[in-house]
Amino acid sequence: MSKTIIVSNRLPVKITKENEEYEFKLSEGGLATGLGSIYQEGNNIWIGWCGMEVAEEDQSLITEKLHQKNLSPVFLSEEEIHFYYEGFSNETLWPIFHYMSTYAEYEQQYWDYYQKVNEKFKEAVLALAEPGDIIWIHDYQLLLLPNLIRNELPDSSIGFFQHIPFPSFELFRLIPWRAELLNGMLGSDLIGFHTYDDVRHFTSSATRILPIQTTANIIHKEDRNITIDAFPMGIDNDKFNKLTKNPTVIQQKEEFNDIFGKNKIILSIDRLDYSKGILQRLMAFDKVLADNPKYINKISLHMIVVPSRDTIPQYRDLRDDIDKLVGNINARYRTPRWHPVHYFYRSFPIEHLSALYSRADICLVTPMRDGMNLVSKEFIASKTDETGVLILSEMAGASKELIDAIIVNPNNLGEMYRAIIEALEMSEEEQKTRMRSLREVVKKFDINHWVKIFMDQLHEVKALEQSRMAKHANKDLILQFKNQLSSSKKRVFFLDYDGTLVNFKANPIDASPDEKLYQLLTNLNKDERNQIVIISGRKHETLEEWFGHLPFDLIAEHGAWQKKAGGKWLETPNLSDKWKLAVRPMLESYSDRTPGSFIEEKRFSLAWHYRKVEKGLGELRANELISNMRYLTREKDLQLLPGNKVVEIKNSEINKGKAASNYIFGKDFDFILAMGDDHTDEDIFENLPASAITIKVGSSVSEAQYYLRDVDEVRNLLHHFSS
Ligand code: GDG
Repeated sequence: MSKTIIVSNRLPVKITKENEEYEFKLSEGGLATGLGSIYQEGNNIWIGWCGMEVAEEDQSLITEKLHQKNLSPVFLSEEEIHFYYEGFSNETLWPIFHYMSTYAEYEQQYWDYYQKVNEKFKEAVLALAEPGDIIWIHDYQLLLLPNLIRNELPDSSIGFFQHIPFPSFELFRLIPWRAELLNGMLGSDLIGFHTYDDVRHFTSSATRILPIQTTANIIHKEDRNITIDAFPMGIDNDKFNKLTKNPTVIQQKEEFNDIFGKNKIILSIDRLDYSKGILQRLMAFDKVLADNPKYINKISLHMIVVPSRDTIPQYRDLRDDIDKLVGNINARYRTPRWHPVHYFYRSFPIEHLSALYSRADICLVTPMRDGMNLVSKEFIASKTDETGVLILSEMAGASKELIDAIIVNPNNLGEMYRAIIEALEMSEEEQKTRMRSLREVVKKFDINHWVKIFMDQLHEVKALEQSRMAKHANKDLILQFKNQLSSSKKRVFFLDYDGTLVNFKANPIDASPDEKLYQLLTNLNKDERNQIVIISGRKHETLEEWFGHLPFDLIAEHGAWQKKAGGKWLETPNLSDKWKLAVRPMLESYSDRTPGSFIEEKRFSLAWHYRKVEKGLGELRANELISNMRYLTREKDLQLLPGNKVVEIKNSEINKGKAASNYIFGKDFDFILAMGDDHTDEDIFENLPASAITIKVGSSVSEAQYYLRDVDEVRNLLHHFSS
């Protein structure tokens, strides 16, 4: 039976060594609890670093002990931790992904180790993975891992979730190894982020940096489709609800009541990090006291900063700055019995946090950037009496869901100041109205819901991908097609031209039919029961020149023009081409910037070709063009067709699928076959009846049932039909 493998930088366990004995304590963090429902089941397993350097002779003992808990350790040396984790992960990726580009270090050695450790994780996965297993990889320390696994286990089902933000293209492009990182992530079948903005940023970076194509939130890379989606992570809501009734928490809360009396508490909890906006928060609080002496002796900021990464200079500087500012505020406003800021630079047991959440009047969560931010949700889950106010930064992923919080821009000191005053003065009635709706969101979208929807979607995406995989039209199938053909009386063959009947040429007009092709098609058409239809995006003049003299039916410009064998070309009525006035200048600007590209004008479409453009550059520009044109095409009711080395813009009423289904309408064909190589042919495959034989050329990912590898295989099949 297949199993699920979770992979993250850290295992959800704390290992300590006392008196030569190792002790293991499972983490109670939200992620560990949520994923507990997966990794603790059956033979599922969680792979990760065990959090400490372990002497070689102890490694097998630790592995054995952890395996009993369905955990599998990756052992990292001090050097590896320094360069891969503290270095590349936290000094390169972390600042860039949190929009602090000036803090980023681009050290070759960091990168070398990052690759090396990702390889090490790959080995750990391969040692346990079997075909059919589901692998769920977590976070920015392992961006290369999905593709490393994909190369070894091409059919595995791989999900990836990034817990921190994905920055906009302008930030991401700064990283020297950006393409490698994207390729690494795109080894997945499903990539998840907390918010839709992250999804957009990732997709835009991927399409601008790599030669790939996208439709909506699906990235097409070589023969695979990768789904990118938003999965806002929740917390263990039940746990935080229940904690408020825990005797230790109740006692702790009473102690807080003794200390603070009726004073209002503003709570702030973060790990030490420049992305958290701790200094800005202190400044806003300072202003509240400076401008409102009535709050002296009446309110306190209770601030917990959990020590973190303080070997890195920026973190040390930040800690010093916080120390100074807190000291300064306290020195200026304190009274003999009252401190404005209660500052703690350490961590506390969860019961202590729960008591604080439940006693606090306001929770001030104002990061400059945050993937999600779980503290805001934990505060809400702990507010069982439905009072309390959350002030939340719009830069935290959580702000997309917790819309009944007071949302602020953390760079806007005045706005933060006003938000604190508003929260301090808010009536209990309004607090309750807001808190009730916040609590509903946190309850519904909890950690279990998050795990379930991610896993469900991973299964769905994989099943869809497998169902989209066309079968190769091999010898046996060809025999089967021939049997179908021989028992039929009225047959139609829809044949795309470029990439299907002939190979691409640098200059489209050079791709004219060769003698062998004429011979092949003529032979096929000799049988009176057969009707050949050439269905192409080419201009009707070109099809006329090449096939007009033959008894084939012709469909040109994706269906804008049609001609019965021996008849006249007819154009689809009531179509306008006025839109070209707006579109042509845009295409011209792309041609001016992209050597080798050119514009082809057809009656109802404009095509920008890049088959002669340097490899990679053409795809890059095409993606840029597509994203720039999206708005205009929607407004003018046009269709944007990314084809094989071409982007075509045309009236949306026209497509090959409609043309093919109109063609067969009312005619009782008992054998229908269609072959095509690009995006525009997918419309034919989708529109034909299920009994039709549909064949994609050059790729197995398609709506078609079957695929052939290249033009030679297409010609071979046609040859079988005519012999
Ligand atoms: C990443 C992303 C995203 C804090 N102080 C203490 C303590 N905590 C706990 C809180 C909360 C967690 O730490 C911090 O939550 P974050 O949301 O900031 O999560 P991170 O793991 O730091 O970071 C973040 C998250 O991943 C999930 O995807 O939300 O944006 O940066 O649970 O309660 N816990 C204890 N004592 C403390 O003093 N016991």
